[in-house]
Amino acid sequence: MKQKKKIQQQGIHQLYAKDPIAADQLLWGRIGKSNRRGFIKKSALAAMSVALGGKMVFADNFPMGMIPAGLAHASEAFSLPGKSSNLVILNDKPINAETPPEYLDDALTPNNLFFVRNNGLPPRNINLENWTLSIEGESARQKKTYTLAELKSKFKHYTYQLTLECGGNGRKEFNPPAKGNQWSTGAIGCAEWTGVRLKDVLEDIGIKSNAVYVAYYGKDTHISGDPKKVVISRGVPIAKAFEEESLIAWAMNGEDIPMLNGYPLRLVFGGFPASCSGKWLSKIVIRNKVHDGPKMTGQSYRVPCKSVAPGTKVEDEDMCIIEGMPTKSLITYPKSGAMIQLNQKLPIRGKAWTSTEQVKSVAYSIDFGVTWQACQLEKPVNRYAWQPFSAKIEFPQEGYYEVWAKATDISGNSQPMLLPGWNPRGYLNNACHRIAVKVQIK
Ligand SMILES: Nc1nc2c(c(=O)[nH]1)N[C@H]1C(S)=C(S)[C@@H](COP(=O)(O)O)O[C@H]1N2
Ligand SMILES: [Mo]
Repeated sequence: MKQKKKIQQQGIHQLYAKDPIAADQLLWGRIGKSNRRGFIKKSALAAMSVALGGKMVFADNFPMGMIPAGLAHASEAFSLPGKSSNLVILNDKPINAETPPEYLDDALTPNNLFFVRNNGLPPRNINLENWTLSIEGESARQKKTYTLAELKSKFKHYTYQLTLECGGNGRKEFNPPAKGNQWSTGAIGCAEWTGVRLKDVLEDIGIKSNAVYVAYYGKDTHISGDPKKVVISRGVPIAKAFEEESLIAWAMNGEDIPMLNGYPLRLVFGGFPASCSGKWLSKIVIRNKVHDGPKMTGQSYRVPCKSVAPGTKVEDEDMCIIEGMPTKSLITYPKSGAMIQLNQKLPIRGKAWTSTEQVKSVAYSIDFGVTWQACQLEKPVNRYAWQPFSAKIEFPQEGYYEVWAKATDISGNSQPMLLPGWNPRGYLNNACHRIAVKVQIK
């Protein structure tokens, strides 16, 4: 697995550029010297055949250290199904891939660029005819199972732009480091989701007055292969479940949800950590207590109830469940490292989002946070939609600069310039995003 991970992170070209012979060995298990022909083992031949879509007939004659032409143009051979090769793959088992900031510049995140955070293995051989969603639990008045067709015909359809961000987005920056996927800035995206309101379905079932939490089960399987082990089962407080924007969705940007993002059905709760938005949704439970499924208890998706010094060990009972994600922003244009002439203005663009009602303002700084200037900011299309911002920046003289962006919501919550409070699992990093800019004189 480790080998495969390396390949996907680097991409085939980078891999061959570095050391073609090592790449050959890593990819196919071929051993030999540069520009010589090398005997290909059966296993290596099988791997190449899969990648090329056919058996390489004269494989033994194929020079060492050469990228097969069939792959040289289609680097997709090693990218994720339904996903752009511009995603950065952090892990391949389970699959975790993030979106570089410059690929979040679209008004809505295209399906093939939307980040993937899997805790287990996606289900295989999905049959839409047989897909069902059952609802039950201590606080459900009845147990009921809907087919996909029933869900779609029985309830009114709604479409919202909803931002999903993994609770661990930005984890990479924490020190001491936290275990888990080392997300940089890209476990975030905003898509237009279509489905039915969770609340309409819950009302159809009838919920008891003692209901506290609504949680999900999905059809993905545990990495261990044990079919009885639940991968992840999280939920939200009943009030969140009853918000108008809380959806059981089957479409993303007007298309089927990509396989890796939960096809054919998922929950979408804008504003909450994306771990609440269950993928491959097959069961919803209405609980009479805070849900206690895998990754809901212990230290998962929790932060110290009171802030702690970096590196502090915190007892489980002193950890609190993350609900609304913090107010945040990202510069999506230009890419960090941009160059500009001194007499030119630099246009910048980005996105800002919050779990409260709205982002009120976004400001930028070119002097490391000493002074701030206002950006133009659009209103959200609906609650939990991200808000595009832009500005045109003038620089006083040539040299190296950083552009920092900072969002503030209507309640005055803003972003820390460096890092927010350290926490054992590395959640909720909403530090200001920054890009490097070089200003030159011709
Ligand atoms: N069934 C299931 N749902 C899941 C997960 C999962 O592994 N299995 N991962 C969760 C986590 S931690 C996140 S951040 C989001 C990621 O959604 P995405 O992969 O569509 O971006 O899905 C959530 N829903
Ligand atoms: Mo997540």
